[in-house]
Amino acid sequence: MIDFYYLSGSPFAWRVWLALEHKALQYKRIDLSFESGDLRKESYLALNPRGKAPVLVDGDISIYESAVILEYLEDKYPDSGGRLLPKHIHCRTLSRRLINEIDVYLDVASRRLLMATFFTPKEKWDETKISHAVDGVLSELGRFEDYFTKSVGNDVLSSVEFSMFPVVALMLRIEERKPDLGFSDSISPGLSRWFAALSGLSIFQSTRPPHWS
Ligand SMILES: N[C@@H](CCC(=O)N[C@@H](CS)C(=O)NCC(=O)O)C(=O)O
Repeated sequence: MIDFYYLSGSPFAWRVWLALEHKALQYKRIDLSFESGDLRKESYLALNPRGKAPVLVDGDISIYESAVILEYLEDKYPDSGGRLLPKHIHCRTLSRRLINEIDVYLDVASRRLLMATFFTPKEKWDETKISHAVDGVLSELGRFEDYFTKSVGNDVLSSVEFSMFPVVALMLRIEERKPDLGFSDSISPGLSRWFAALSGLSIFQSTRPPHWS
């Protein structure tokens, strides 16, 4: 049985949850609480010395870093459920590049916005800083435009969708708290269609962070 250490609201933990569901694997979800200090407990730091979620333990292997967890699941369970990466080497490489771009560039931009909003008391919100952070996220998302436009309607779900969807959902969640954020009004029609199409799928609905409902 796979043990999946999960933190509700984390886009990285969400991508692993999506991958486990997509591959139709049996697993036990272990919910971590940031407030209770679960990520700083010795037993958890033994699994991930960085004290971050998610972690996946499968028999005698314990893995952290969500992109690597997805690679592991695809390598270890190639014939279970759906594929996480395309078969053709060119498409597979493109997927890996996109996931790397999400983790290296988009993540930095979205964290900037998170820090300026969720992790700053409302009375200290700096509108200029927030507006620059929104621009940064939109500019990064713009780099994926070709992918969004081409992939709508092709019905293929892969690690790219599982990595990107949670980030966009998190940005929209910020906008629920700050309705004048201007994010949803500024995203491209291609991204809007892509996000709407995936939002309608049960896998994205059933894995929505529990504390968001
Ligand atoms: N690169 C890591 C990022 C994981 C990460 O940043 N997780 C955040 C939640 S979104 C976390 O656990 N933060 C807790 C902390 O830093 O104390 C991955 O892909 O797994």
